Amino acid sequence: MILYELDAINEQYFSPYTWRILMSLNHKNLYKNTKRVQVKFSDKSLINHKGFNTVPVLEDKGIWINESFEIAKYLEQKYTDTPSLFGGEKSMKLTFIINQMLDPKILSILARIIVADVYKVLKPEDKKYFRETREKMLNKKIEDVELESDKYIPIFQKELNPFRKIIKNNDYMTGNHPVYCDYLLFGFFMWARNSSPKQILVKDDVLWHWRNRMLNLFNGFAKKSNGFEIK
Ligand SMILES: N[C@@H](CCC(=O)N[C@@H](CS)C(=O)NCC(=O)O)C(=O)O
Repeated sequence: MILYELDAINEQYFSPYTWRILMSLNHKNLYKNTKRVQVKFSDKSLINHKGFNTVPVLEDKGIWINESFEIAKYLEQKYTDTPSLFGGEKSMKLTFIINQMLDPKILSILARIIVADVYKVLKPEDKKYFRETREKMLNKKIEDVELESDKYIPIFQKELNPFRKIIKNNDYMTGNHPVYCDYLLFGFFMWARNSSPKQILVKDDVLWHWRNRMLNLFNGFAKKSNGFEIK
């Protein structure tokens, strides 16, 4: 299996959507059979010959899939003898709804906090494309977004209140074991951890503890990745 992800300096691979799949592959004991290949913002030839413009992309025995949720669904349906990511068809559909609601909201808030840090961990050849596309998306210069980044940290924290309520009585979103819904949210935290020194959660917040549990899953798989220290 090949997983295409975004490149970064110092192997600080930060793509939030790819992190969902990295965790899912570990969950389903498939990571050991996976080769990770880095794609550049400035050169997507490895994936765009299949019509894809974003990562993650998964290639499995001649089958190519993109869109993180589609990849998770594929893994779930193809590898049925490994631990389930969703716990059934209905949960999968409900998780998709959460996915659709979560992504635009969290992306736009977190981008306003870390975009300047992400810019710093890009390979030099990717900076021009990233600046052009992200400044268009945010309607501001990266440096001006950074000036206001502190303002968005409490907004980000407040946005996570529903998850805080869920996690309060559980180790993970649905009980004692992580499921894809945990990886959905966790991907965003890995985006921040691997690109930015900013601390986006307050120590001892229930989500801070949840994030620690997530970092420690699969023998500390996420924790061992190159990023910044979480305090
Ligand atoms: N909905 C997609 C989003 C994927 C996405 O936006 N990936 C980003 C990296 S985190 C990307 O590849 N961007 C390429 C670009 O902006 O040109 C998914 O869930 O896979």
